[in-house]
Amino acid sequence: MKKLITSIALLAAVNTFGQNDPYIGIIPAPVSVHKTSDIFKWDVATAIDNKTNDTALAGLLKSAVKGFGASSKNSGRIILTNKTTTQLPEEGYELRITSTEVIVAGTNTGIFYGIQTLFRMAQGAATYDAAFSLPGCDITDYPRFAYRGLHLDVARHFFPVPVVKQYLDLMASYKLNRFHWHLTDDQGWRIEIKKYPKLTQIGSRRAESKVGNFAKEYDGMYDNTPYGGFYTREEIKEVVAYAAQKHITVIPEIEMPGHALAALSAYPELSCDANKTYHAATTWGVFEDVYCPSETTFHFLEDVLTEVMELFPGKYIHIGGDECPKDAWKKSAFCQQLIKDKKLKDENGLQSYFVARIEKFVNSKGHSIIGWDEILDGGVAPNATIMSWRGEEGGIAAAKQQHNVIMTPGSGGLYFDHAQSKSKQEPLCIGGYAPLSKTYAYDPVPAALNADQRKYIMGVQANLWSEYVTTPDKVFFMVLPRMLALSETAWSPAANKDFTDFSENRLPWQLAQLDAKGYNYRVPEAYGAPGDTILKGGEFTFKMESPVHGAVIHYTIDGYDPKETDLAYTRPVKVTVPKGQKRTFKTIVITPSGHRSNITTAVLSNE
Ligand code: TNX
Repeated sequence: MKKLITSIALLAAVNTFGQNDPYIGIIPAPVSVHKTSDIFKWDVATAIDNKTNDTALAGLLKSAVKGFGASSKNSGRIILTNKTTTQLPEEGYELRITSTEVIVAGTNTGIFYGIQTLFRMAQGAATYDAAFSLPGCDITDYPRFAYRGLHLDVARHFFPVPVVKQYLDLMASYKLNRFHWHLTDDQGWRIEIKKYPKLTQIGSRRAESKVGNFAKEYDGMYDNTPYGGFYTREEIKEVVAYAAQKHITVIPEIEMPGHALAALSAYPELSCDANKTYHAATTWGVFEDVYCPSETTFHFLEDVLTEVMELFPGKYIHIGGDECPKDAWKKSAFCQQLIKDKKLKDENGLQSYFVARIEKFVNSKGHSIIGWDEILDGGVAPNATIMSWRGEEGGIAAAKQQHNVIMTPGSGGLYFDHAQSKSKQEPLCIGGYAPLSKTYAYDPVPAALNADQRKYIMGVQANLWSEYVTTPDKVFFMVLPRMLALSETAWSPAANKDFTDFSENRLPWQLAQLDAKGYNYRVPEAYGAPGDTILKGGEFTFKMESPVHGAVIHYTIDGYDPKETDLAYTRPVKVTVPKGQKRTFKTIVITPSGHRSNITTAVLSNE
C-alpha cells in the first residue's frame, strides 16, 4: 500500500507542462532550452555534490525537499559547480538534467539562479513533499539586463521586516536583483538615524490618513487614526543581509529636495521658513514645503547619508529629486540670493546645484547616486544615474548625454499602483490602467536610441507606491502577477517573449506555486471567459482554461454571482438562448487556497 501511495505521489508530481511550451513552465523564459525525454526524480535520497565554496547553495536545495538528509548510491545527484562548458555572463548558468544527474554550473550567483530555475520547474507544492520530478533538459541562461529592479514605498504605508523579506523572496524567485526601498517621504520617515532621533520620534508619525482616493466622493474624508512605523538600524541591517543571501542589492532612497515634510516636521530649521510648523502629511500628492538649500540642510543631509551609506554597502544611493515645487524657494530671500551668488539661471538651476552638491559628497564616499528624471532639469549632476518615470523621454535624454538609465515609465505598465483591469471589482487604487499584458509588452530599450546610446540602459524597474496599499496582502495583490511579467522583460531575450505562452502555459504553474505558498495575488479571469460584453445569438459555446493550475472555474447562467456551490467547468459549456430571451453568463476562478478572480459577466441576447 505504501508503495502504491508513493508511486501515485510521484506520478502526480511528474512535470506535465504544456507540450507546446518551449520553456517548461519557467518564468522568466531562459535564453535557450533543449528538452529531452529524461525525468530526474528528486527525493530525500538525492545526493548533493557542492563543488563551490558557497554552502548556502546546498542549503537552498536541501530546504526544497522535506526530510532531506539521507543519500543512497542508487539515487541521483545534484552537482553544483563553478566550471561551465562555455563562457557565460556573470549571472549566467548552465543547467543539465538527465535521469541520473542534475548539473548546475556558473558563478555562485549563476548557480543561485539555476536553482531558482529548478524550483520554478517544480509543480505547485509550496515545500515539495517527499519527492518531485524534473524534466530532462539542457538550459543555457543569463540576464538581458544587469539591473532588474522592484521598488517598494514604505513611507505612505509601512510594511514590517517580515513582509519585506517575503517581497525579497519573491524577487529572488523571479531573478530580480535590485530592491529600491523608498524610505522617506512627506507622510513618514522610516529609517532610524542615530544623530537625528526626532526623524523617527516625530517624523515617522502622522495624525491620520486620507480615506479613499481623490475621487469626489472621498472629499475631506480622513480616518482619524494616528499612523506610524520605522525600521531600527538593526532591522535595516537584517534586511540588507537577507537580501544579500538572495543575491539582491538594496538601494535606499532618501528623498530630497522635495517630499520632505516628515523631515521638516522633526527639524523645521531645514525648511525655508523655520517659523512655520510642519506636520507629516495626512494626504497624498506634492507639497510646497521642501528642504532649503542652506548649509544647515547640507550638513544634515550629509550626516544622514553618512549613516545610510554605513548601513547600505551597495554602490547606489537614491536621492529622489522628483516633484520638487519651487514655490518656497521663490519666496525665500536666501534662495534668491543664492541663485545670484552661484550665478544660477533660476530655481531649476538651484535644484541642479543641490543635487550636484549631494552627488559630490556621495561620490567622495565611494558611492554613486540615482535620481528620478527631474534631476535632468537645469542640468544633470556629472555621474548620476537617471530613473526615467515620466515616460521614456528623460531616459532617452540621459542616455544621449551618456548617463546610465533605469527605465521605469508609468506609461509602460510599470506602476504597480495602477489598476490591473478596468473592472469596478478592482480594489481602491490611484487609477491608471496597467494590466498584465501591458507590463509584459514593455521594452526598456527605446527605438530612439542608436546602438552606442543603448548601452546606457542598465535595466528596468517597476514601482509600488503605497498611498492606497494599506496591508501586506494588498502589496502582494498589486505586484502579483505583474512582477512575473517584469521579470521576463528584465531577464529574457526580447526574442523569447511571447505573451500567450507566458500567460496561458507558464503563468498557471507559477501561480499554483504562489497559491500554495500562501501569497495573495490577483487571480486572472479564466482564459476564454467572455468579458463585460453583450453577445448576440441563440447558441453559444464557451471553451475556457484556468489561469491557475488546479483552480476551478465556476459559472452561472441565471444572473447570480458564481460561487463554489455553482457548476464547475470541465468541458466546453453550451448555452442555448431561446428566441426573444436573454441569459447572463458569469464566471469566477477559485484557486485551491480560496483566492478568487473578478467575476466576468456577459449578456447573451437572442432578442
Ligand atoms: C509619482 S514616481 C511619484 C510618487 C507617487 C506616485 C504615484 C515618482 C518619482 N513620484 O511620489 O507616489 O507618482 O503613482
